[in-house]
Amino acid sequence: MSSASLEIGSSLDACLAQAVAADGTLADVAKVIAACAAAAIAVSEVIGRGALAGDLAAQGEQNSDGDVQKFLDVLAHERFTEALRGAPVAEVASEEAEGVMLLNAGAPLAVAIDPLDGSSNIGVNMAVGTIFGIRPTASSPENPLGSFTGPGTLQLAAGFVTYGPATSFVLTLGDGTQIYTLDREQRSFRLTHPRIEVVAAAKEYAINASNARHWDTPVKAFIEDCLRGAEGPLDKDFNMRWLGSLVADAQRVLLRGGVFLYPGDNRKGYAQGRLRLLYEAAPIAMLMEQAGAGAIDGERRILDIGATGIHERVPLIFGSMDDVACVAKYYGGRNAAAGRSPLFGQRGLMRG
Ligand code: AFP
Repeated sequence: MSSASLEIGSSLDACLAQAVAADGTLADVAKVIAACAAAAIAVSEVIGRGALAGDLAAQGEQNSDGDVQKFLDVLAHERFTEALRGAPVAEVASEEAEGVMLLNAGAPLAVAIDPLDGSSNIGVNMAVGTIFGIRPTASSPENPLGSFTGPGTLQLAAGFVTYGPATSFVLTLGDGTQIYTLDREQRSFRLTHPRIEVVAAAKEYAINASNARHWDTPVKAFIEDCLRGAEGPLDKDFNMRWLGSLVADAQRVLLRGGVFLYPGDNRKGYAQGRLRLLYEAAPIAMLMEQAGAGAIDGERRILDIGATGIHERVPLIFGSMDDVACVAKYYGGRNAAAGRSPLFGQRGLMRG
């Protein structure tokens, strides 16, 4: 939806109706987003009760990740899956399910979703989230993962929910990134940020510094230069944040800039980092680019990368365009063949 014409305070439903009136091809996408918003409100109300809702961090089975599922992981997965079953969605790729879930045969859309991201924060009252990307259905008997293996540029919409002090619904339909805030009395999301524009550079980086000894050379060199501050080559002092919740870090970057890094490292199983391409990196990358920011894996634009499996991991670096380009230069130095920054080559963000 064109953010330019959206009025602050409008409900998400009204904004979606306006988008569909302007572009009828968004009708099915709008239904999926409305379904996600309804599920998000229900999940937010459970989270908002904290320990009064029971032990939300209670541990259960292992998921596809090998991570132990928590009560809230399962609840969120069930709430969003049920909501999507009532929308024009044929397939869902969820972090909490091993394979692709088939919902409505013949429906036009497919959804990649992390129903509850940041679950290690649940038991300690810290922000958690839901992340989703909406794509056209493209699977076939010959290519059962076809809806999910194309590049992130195929996403028709992307969003995340931050269950924090306020509950935010961050959304893009390909024409700008908006933020809606939950009006708990009305049980509806209302537009509070009609068009996010991320500052080109800032003085804040987010990385889990406890992994420093495992990082590869470009990341070590970049962080060392950040730590050298104004006396070092980056000529500015930095602050650091690490919230352990991708959506919370992403929302901070959208609102005050900076750069987030979850690189690959030499721990077992972390060569491609920790975050998932399909239902974490690609939706976040679309939201960032629609807000004038960038998202790379160090050497490639995230939205250019096609998944080979629904739970594939990818190194993720996103944020203020100049800060992301700065990180890319550190990677660029490692591989002579990648002499130019991926942000500005013909396959980079700045292509037409
Ligand atoms: P959990 O869902 O297991 O808490 O992981 C959260 C997350 O996927 C993402 O939200 C954080 O940015 C990142 O992992 C934190 O990873 P570390 O715990 O390795 O710092």
